[in-house]
Amino acid sequence: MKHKIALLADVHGNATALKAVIEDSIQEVVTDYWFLGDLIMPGPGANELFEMLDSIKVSAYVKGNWEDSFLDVLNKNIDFDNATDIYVSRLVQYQCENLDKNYINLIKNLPLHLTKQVNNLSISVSHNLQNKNYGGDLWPTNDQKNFDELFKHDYDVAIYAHTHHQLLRYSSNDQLIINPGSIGQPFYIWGKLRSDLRAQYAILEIDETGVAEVRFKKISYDVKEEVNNAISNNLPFADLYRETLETGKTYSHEIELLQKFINRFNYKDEVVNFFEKKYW
Ligand SMILES: [Mn+2]
Repeated sequence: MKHKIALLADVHGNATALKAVIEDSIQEVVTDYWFLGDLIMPGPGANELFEMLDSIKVSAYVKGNWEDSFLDVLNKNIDFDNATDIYVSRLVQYQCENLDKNYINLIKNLPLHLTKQVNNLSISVSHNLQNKNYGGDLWPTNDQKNFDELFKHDYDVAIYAHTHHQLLRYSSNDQLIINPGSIGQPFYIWGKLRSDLRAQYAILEIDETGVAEVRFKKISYDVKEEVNNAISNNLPFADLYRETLETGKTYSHEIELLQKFINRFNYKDEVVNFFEKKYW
């Protein structure tokens, strides 16, 4: 049987981009969907993101580091004096005020890693490494030995995301590695590539013979509509989100800039009040 699998990852709250990718994948007549994590935050998307994944019946969803950040805040692993923690916590507060309980429970129960068997191929699916969904180990220019870490078990193919870079390479033993890039938050360091921030995904086609095709796609979407979503939903740090959509730059670790926004909008007080109510 021929399988045509859409590999989706790193939506980061961008429902407009996810919708555009799903529409394209329907045109492509894919037979299955795998989602590699980082669905929510810092963008305004909440329930509608999960509803979209429901509508396409994703058969794999592994937990990204942002899903873990969400859970960390629920578990009150927060330093109220750390600007990054306040940033993430205020975004989690936004999610808690919007997300259905069912979807919060879904996040709590996500696996870090899945193995998929497609025809005769054993395929590893993880956000980053199978046992570590954060960190820069698998940045595209890193050492080969880091990528070989994906093959501690005898997989034929390993699929990961997290670095927001589309990639195809091989392990030292010639096993295939694929990264479909990021739907909601693509970025490039190299200047001339940076103007192209279309939503990224990949289609993996497997037939009786083997991997018949790996295709990296980029899909245009309406950035202005997504910015308007952020503003009309009163997304915290909406100005930074707009910058990210327009430039690809992210702000989780820009302490001084975050602190300015925290001071201006009283985000720290909001977060302290919200999470001290023991809402959860
Ligand atoms: Mn990630």
